[in-house]
Amino acid sequence: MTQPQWETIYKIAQQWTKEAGEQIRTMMGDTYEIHTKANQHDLVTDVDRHTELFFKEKINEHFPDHRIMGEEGLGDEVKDLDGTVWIIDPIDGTVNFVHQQCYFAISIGIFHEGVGFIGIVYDVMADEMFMALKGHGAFLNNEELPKLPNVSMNESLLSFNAGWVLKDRRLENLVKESRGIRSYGAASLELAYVACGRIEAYISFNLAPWDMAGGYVLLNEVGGVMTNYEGNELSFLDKDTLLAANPSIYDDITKRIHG
Ligand code: 2AM
Ligand code: CA
Repeated sequence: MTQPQWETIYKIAQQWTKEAGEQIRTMMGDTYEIHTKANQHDLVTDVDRHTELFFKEKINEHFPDHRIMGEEGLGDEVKDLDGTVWIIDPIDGTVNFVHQQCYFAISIGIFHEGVGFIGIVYDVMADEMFMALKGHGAFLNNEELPKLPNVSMNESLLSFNAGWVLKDRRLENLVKESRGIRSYGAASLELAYVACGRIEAYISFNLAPWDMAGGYVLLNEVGGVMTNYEGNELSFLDKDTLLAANPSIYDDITKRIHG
């Protein structure tokens, strides 16, 4: 396919994501294996691997010239964003999946020549599908998400992991000056929440492209701003820090962090 048919890919990606979600809900009722990866914060289960494999088989069959960058490494070794690349986290929020059986998502970003075209973040247990096609708006299930409104810091809810305050004490300024801090433990969902206005910003110090790619496309469609913590563009090829925000408080946040 020389010219990707974005509307078609968008619909198919939504269908596959729903199907994968059904399979995850079924597999949760059975026993599955849990392994630690880098440390006790980093878990993977058979369900993560099964779900990534499901997408790999579907994509290879229907779009053989597309490449896959997936967290579990069952796709391709992707070192650039040439052509069409599906950036997939089969389960974002695996710790929540294992401990809470909720607050986890399937996250998919589909990029073409380095540009994000499709974003899907599916909260499997809440059955909330956040989705966007570049230039066609972002949706939560059937509802179109409005452009992000103007807000001020003292009426904003911000989201970051408590551990990051220990790494950068300047985050205390945000704790003091915002309306409150939340932490959900699934980056893609937190980005989706910024996109739909449930929170006004999300910060992380250690994310991979698959944690961010789906949410990035969602945020672009509603006018959100997304850079790394230093304010630089994200590559979607390497791990990075993240600052995603409603545009009306993005500068306020960077002033309070970087002075
Ligand atoms: P995961 O559940 O897919 O691993 C938790 O604060 C958020 O950070 C989740 O989105 C989680 O994704 C992600 N995360 C946890 N450990 C990570 C790591 N070592 N590198 C990148 N992202 C990580
Ligand atoms: Ca994951």
